[in-house]
Amino acid sequence: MPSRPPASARTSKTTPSLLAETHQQTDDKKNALTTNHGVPISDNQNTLKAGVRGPALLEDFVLREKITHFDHERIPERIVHARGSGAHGFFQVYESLADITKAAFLQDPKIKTEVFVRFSTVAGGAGSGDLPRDVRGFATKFYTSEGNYDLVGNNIPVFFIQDAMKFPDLVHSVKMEPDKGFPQAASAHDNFWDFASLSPESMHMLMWTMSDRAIPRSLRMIEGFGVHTFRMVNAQGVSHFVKFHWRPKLGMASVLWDEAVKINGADPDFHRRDLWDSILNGDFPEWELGLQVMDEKAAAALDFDILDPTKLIPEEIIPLRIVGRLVLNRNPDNFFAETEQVAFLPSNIVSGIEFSNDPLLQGRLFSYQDTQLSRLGGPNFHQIPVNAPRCPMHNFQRDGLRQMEVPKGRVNYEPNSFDTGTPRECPMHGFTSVPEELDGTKIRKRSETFADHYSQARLFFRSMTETEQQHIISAFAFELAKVETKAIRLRMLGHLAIIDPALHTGVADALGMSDAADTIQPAVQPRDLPPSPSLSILNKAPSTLQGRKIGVLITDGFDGALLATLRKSAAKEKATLMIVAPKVGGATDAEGTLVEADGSLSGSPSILFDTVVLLLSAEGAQDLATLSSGVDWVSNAFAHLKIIGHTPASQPLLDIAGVRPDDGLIPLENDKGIKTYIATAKNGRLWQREPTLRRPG
Ligand code: HDE
Repeated sequence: MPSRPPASARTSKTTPSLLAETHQQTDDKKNALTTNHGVPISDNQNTLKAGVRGPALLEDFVLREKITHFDHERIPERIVHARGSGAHGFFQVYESLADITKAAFLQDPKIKTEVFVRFSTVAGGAGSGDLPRDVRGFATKFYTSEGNYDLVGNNIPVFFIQDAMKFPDLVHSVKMEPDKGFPQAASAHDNFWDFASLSPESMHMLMWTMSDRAIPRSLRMIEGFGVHTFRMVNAQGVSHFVKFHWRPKLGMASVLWDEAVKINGADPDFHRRDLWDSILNGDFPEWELGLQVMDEKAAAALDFDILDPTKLIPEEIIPLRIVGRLVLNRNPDNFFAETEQVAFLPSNIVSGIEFSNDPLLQGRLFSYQDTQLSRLGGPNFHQIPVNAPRCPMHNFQRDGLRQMEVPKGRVNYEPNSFDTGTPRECPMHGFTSVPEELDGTKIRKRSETFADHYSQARLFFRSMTETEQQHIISAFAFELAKVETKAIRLRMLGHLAIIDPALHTGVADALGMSDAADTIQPAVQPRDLPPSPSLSILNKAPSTLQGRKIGVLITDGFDGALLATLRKSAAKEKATLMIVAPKVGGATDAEGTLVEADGSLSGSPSILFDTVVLLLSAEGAQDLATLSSGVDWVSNAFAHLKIIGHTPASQPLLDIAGVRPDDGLIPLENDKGIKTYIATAKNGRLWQREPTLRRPG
């Protein structure tokens, strides 16, 4: 039987003495905790009971309200793109775009338009890790002076399917298998590859999702695309087709697949944390907006249909016009209120920007509005602060669930003669659609102009560097090895054979499946298009350490002066330097000064850094060489092709970790060593090391 509480607790109404040591109360009414209806609360620790050891009373409205609210804290997660991270910022054009659009926010470089951006993965649930192999959503809400404009894009310029009708099938196939409830956030399973291999239109996009684009290093280092062709219309009514591109100022970078797998365990919030921290530290992520603009004639001259969302326009054919910049400079105040409740609608456009007839886009114009009704509980989600336009809005839509406004007066219709001050149509400034001549037969059929499913898949593969091609082969091999049904693997190999013989052989070898792949008859024979080097990440990789992380491993007795020089050099490059020590308390340098660590050896594995430095003393190196966490730290850095700076005393650990000398190992004896280290690390990974360590399979 529990012992009786002391008498003081039994008699006191407000002081729960069992918690007295840590308990915080106020005498100030202004600060008092209240119920949702404003009644001040005297005790937030205890239920109202019939006697201190008696049953709870139903009349305890304080408890019931608190628990009821808690029970309803979650809203349905997004069916796709459930896992996301958001940020506030602004967009600004470099020059007026009046020649192509009348959109108010694109007229003047002095105009800074507030934005909210949400990045996301697609397949996993809201609590899934940040680094599955997946497409990333890149959705931007521009709060313009003429209404909200939402550019709801991805980090890949093409899509899996050509018609909205197929979206539920695609998504069902990639998500957890419905009987098993797994795999979570992974396309590597039978259902997905069954659907994909039966959908030749997905071939081009599959090349992208199997490429390094699908495992980005940071959300700050992804490109973004509007995917569909849109229109821009100027004040004279002249219309152009446009494709939207976001270009990251930090350049693109990806992790390796082996790192992705490990990062999901070591830090499932890797991308979300990186975005948050960089904004917190004032390193504001930035993108430039690029447009591919073409008139009807130029569009008609392309060798594919611009309404087909599985195709891209190589920049070598229509170059990008760089028109402005997007800066993210403020973290959300509240994740739920903003990032979770933000409702992007591709149907949110403003005067000067219009849709095209892309059948995928047309379906999206319905879906997003519809999905918000179940996610946000009714038709008034535009009143939620993150969704509300910053410009005036008034109409006669009334009532409905979650109505927050209190419209005044008797007039709730138009036309009306009671109040001339109520809103009226505005032909002069109101949104009008560009008059497009349409004439067609009612028909449920795919256009013949959408039939070539392989040429651009081949174009993509042949535009990659050798290293990137190997990664694509490895990714296909990894995914297909998880497919249990052999017939699906053989069907997929049949498609790869059409895309490129080297791709097919590479994957078949890696799978150890040289049996005949299925013979697939393409609807249209693929053509050899000129490669587009600008599609490669590595071809465009900048030489920089900006936004990158240097992990410096220290042990007691390390060289403090060397660390100081390294810190200075890292700061000059705008890189983040993080100290890792066997214990997070830190390590003392040779002079006896304690340097606190940012992370411990096991908590901050080398996979979390872009490049590493071993600043070890002789004893430290000997000691770490006996620990698996020390050996893993170094062998992983080597296996992940990182540039490794090291003191000569670190050699025993390098040896035990199986590190073989190459151009990526930089001895740090003095300042010159640091210079060489920085110059080498700026180039990213040592790709030449890869074939000596790994082969697809
Ligand atoms: Fe989406 N998509 N989608 N999508 N999509 C959603 O809308 C849908 C497509 C994209 O951060 C949903 O509010 C259909 C292409 C992003 O909140 C849903 C089709 C592209 C986001 C929906 C597509 C996207 C979504 C789920 C085929 C790239 C996250 C919750 C016709 C251009 C936005 C929601 C955010 C979200 C439907 C295809 C991008 C279910 C029916 C193509 C970035 O309405």
